[in-house]
Formats: sequence, C-alpha cells, structure tokens
Amino acid sequence: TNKKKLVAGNWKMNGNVAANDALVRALVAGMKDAKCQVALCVPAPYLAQVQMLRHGSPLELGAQDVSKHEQGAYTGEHSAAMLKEFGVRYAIVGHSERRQYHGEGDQLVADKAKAALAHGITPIVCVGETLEEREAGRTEEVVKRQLAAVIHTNGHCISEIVVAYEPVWAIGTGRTATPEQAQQVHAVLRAQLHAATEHPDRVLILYGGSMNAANAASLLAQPDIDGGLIGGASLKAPDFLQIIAAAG
Ligand code: 3PY
Repeated sequence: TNKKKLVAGNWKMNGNVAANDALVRALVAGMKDAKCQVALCVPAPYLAQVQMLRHGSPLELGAQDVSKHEQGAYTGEHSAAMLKEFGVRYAIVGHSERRQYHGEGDQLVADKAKAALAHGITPIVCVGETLEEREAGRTEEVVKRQLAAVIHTNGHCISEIVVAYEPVWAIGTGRTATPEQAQQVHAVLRAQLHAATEHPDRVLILYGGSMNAANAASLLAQPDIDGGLIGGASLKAPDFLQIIAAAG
C-alpha cells in the first residue's frame, strides 16, 4: 500500500529531563526530510516536556497507556482527556508488558482503546503471542482473539485504530521475527480487519519487537507492515533516525 508509514518510539520507563532534551532535539533536527509519520510514546511525567520540545515539528506525541475511565477515584491512572490536554495523538494500549506484569486482559485493553477513541486519541493496540503459544501452533488464534475483543467493543470506529503486532518472545530479547514470520501474522490481522470494516486499508499495522536500524528495512518492505513500534532503538537518536529513513 502507498499510505504513509508510522514509526512510533516506545520509551517504556526510560528517560530523564536532560537525556530527553538531547534526544528530542536531535530527532526534530534529524527528521526534517522524513516522509513517514513519527511519534514518541513517552512516560506521562515527560509529556509536557516533549510537547514543548516538539513544538512546530511534525513529531507526534504519544502516551504508553490510558485509563478506561473518564475521571474519578482511580489512583495512578490518567484519562484520555488529560492526555489530550498535552497534545497527545496516540496511546499504546495492551502492550505485552502491561498484559504480563499488570494483569491486563483483552476486554480491559478494548475498553482503553474505546476511551482513547472517544477523545480523539488513536490507540496503538498491541497484540502478540508468547513463545509457548507460538511453539504450540497457537499464534493465529491468540492474536485474533486479542484483536477480536477490540473490534467487538469498538464497532465501526475500528478503522481509526493502529494495530501493533509484537511477538512477546521478540520484546526486549534481541530476537526479531523474520520478515516472513511477521508478514504472515500481519496478513492474518489484515484479513480480520477486512471482515470488520469497509476501510481495512486505513488501519496501519505496525511491527514491534526488537526492530532496529539493521533489520527495519527488510521488515518494512513487507506488504502488510505499515511501520514499527520501536523499543530500545528509539532511545538512540542515530538509530531511530535510521529507522525513520528506512520507512521513507
Ligand atoms: C520492543 O521493541 O521491544 C517493544 O516492545 C516496542 O514496544
């Protein structure tokens, strides 16, 4: 497809005011000729800082999570409306680290996506199988179940989401799915979107899981890989800029 790709950095729980300043300035300066869309999903305490640093640049701002609730007694949570006040355009939902370490299930992830959409924030919905599930031949079943919950809860709004396929065994492990392995799953997800919306081609399907400067081009060359969700490599300006260039 010829739509603009999206390269989104996921800083996870990394950064500090000084390092963020240097990194974002280098990115803003280095991505002047970028042809793809670029976003940074930063820890909530740094949203205001990065919003200021990106001012006037096409760099978009993202959060790493969002509450399913509108407001109220939910200590530690932040709402989509709050994120919106800081210029947030994207929010990751259902990253495997949240599914694993914070017990988030498919329905909660779907509800978070809905809360984001209700405030004009694009949810980046993460799906992906564990190594055990892959070895048991259950990859398709798992990712389809995860996406089905989001489709069911969000109805016709589904063409407004971004999907990220992140095989759990490739996250932070340095192991990457081969371009063929990734494409295979992306095609499954695309077919599932086809059945759910008249505009399946609007939905960007990103690959995530140890995508880096060396492997980005071959992954991004696959027909159903519309961009990347980048962990560690998004913390280093030269690496992240190389991935942006590869998404040209
Ligand atoms: C990774 O690249 O490992 C990620 O989890 C990106 O979200």
